[in-house]
Amino acid sequence: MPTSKPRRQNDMPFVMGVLNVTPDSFSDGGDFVDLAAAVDRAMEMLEKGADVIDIGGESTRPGADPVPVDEELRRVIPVIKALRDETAARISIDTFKPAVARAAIEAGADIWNDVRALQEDGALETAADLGVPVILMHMSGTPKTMQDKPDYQDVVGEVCDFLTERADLAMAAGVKADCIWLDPGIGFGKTLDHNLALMHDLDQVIALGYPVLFGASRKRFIAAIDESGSDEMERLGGSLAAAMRAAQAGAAMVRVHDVRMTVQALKVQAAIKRGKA
Ligand code: 8Y4
Repeated sequence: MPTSKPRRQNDMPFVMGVLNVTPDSFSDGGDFVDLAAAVDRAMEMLEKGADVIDIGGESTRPGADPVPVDEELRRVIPVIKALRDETAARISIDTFKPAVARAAIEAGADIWNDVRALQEDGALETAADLGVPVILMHMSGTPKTMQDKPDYQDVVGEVCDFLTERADLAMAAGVKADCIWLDPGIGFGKTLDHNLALMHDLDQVIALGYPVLFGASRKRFIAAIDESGSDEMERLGGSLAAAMRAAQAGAAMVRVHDVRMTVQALKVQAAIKRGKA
C-alpha cells in the first residue's frame, strides 16, 4: 500500500490549472506558441489559487491527431523553462511520451501527468529513473479512437483493476509507491453513463489507497446532460458540480480550467462541511 494518503476528507483538494500550449490556444499569429502569453496565463491561474500548472503540448481531445515528439518539445520546453524562472509552484507535464517527460522534468517540471499510464515503450523505466510523482490515468483506446464505441461490463471495476495493475507495474519497475497518483480519466473512452458511474462511485477509486486526480472541467458529458453547455465556455456550472462531487468523495486534486471559481466553490463547500467559518 502507498504511504501517502489521499487528503483528509475535510480538507480541500489541490487545484491543478490547465495550460494548453498548442498553436490554437496561444498563437503568436502563426504556427508558434506565444511564450509570454502562456506564462502570463499560468501566473494568473497561480494568483487565483492554483497549486499546480499542467502544461500540455498535444491535444488529447477526442479525435485529435498525434503530434511528433520534436514539435511537442518545441511547444512545451520553452514554457516550462520560462515559468520555472517565475515561480516555485509545482509544474506538471501532460504527455505520454517518455522523451518529452524527461526533457520537461530536466527543464524544471515536477510531476508527470500521463494519460497513457506508462504504457508507452520505455515509460515505466523513465518514470522510475526520473523519480517524480506520476499520474496514471485510465483511457480506453487512443485519443483518435477512444469515443468510437466505449464498452465495459463494469466500468468502475474495470477502471479500478486497470489502475491497480498499472500502479503495481510501476512499482515493480522501481517507481516509489508515494509517487503514484491515480485518475479515472473522465471522458477518455467513456459514454455519458460510464462517466456518471465513475463519478457516482468515485469512492471506489479513492479506496484503492492512492491520491486521486479528477478531471471533468468543461468536458463534453456536461453538454450531454444539459444542451445549454454545447459551447465549451458554457460548462462552468457542470464543471463545478463535478469538482464538488470529487472533493466530497475525497479526491486529492482536481484538474480545472476555471481556477478562481473552482477555488471559491471548494472553499464554500469546505466551510459548509465545517459548519462554521
Ligand atoms: C473542453 C476542454 C473539452 C477540455 C474537453 C477538454 C485529463 C488529463 C485531459 C484528465 C488527467 C480535456 C491531459 C482533456 N484531461 N489528465 N488531460 N486527467 N490526468 N478535454 O481528466 O481537458 S485533456
